[in-house]
Amino acid sequence: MVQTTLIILTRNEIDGVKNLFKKIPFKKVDEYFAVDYKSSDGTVEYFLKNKIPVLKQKNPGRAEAFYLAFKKAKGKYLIFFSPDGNEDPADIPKLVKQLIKGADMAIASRFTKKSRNEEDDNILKFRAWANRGFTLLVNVIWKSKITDSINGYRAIRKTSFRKLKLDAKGYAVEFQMTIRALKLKMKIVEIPTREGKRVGGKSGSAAIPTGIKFIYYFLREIIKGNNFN
Ligand SMILES: Nc1nc2c(ncn2[C@@H]2O[C@H](COP(=O)(O)OP(=O)(O)O)[C@@H](O)[C@H]2O)c(=O)[nH]1
Ligand SMILES: [Mg+2]
Repeated sequence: MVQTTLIILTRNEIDGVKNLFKKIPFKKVDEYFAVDYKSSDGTVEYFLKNKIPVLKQKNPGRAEAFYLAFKKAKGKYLIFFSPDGNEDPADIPKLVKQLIKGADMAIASRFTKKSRNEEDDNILKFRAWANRGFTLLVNVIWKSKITDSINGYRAIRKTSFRKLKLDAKGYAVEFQMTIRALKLKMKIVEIPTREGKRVGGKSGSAAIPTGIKFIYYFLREIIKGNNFN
């Protein structure tokens, strides 16, 4: 029986993929594949050369990649991993462990006392502040104590994922996942992570448009309440 499915998300991420490949614990999971949106930098060819199956997305966006992965994955536990340097592959088994222990969703948090995030050495930490701000809003509205509602580095039970009936687009998918899991009183566990610097490539999420989308989804979830089934 397939217990764990590792999902690797890429859109032109060749430098990160090459750099991290040997550290990804493929042997510790039962199934793995990449979901790619039109990489033109050799990412897909690199995966295929190394015998990693690749699902090709028709429409762009992280949310769209999540939905496609969910449809194809055979595992009971799904792990979403982005090989851009921000996420430490050593956290993969730690996330799975939390699901085995009973969590519905396990999030690698960049903001616990033991964590670090990419901007820790900067004086101005706009991205971190915005992230913390959104998480604070979530905690106030849904009475929770999450430290990182947004990080994409997470694992979830497939049965729980199904119940969330997600419909967010692009970079808002993880935020919606967290909010809906809280609404359904799912068990969310966070593990501290140490966010590394991006390896090559560039982020596709521009701060201001992404921030505006988050505000939109936050308000939308307040209005929707529990009527998303
Ligand atoms: N499959 C897939 N992956 C994506 C897409 N957009 C971004 N990614 C991947 O998601 C990860 C994070 O994306 P990035 O744009 O760097 O966002 P950031 O880490 O929040 O700054 C990277 O591994 C990207 O290659 C997409 O449309 N589809
Ligand atoms: Mg990243």
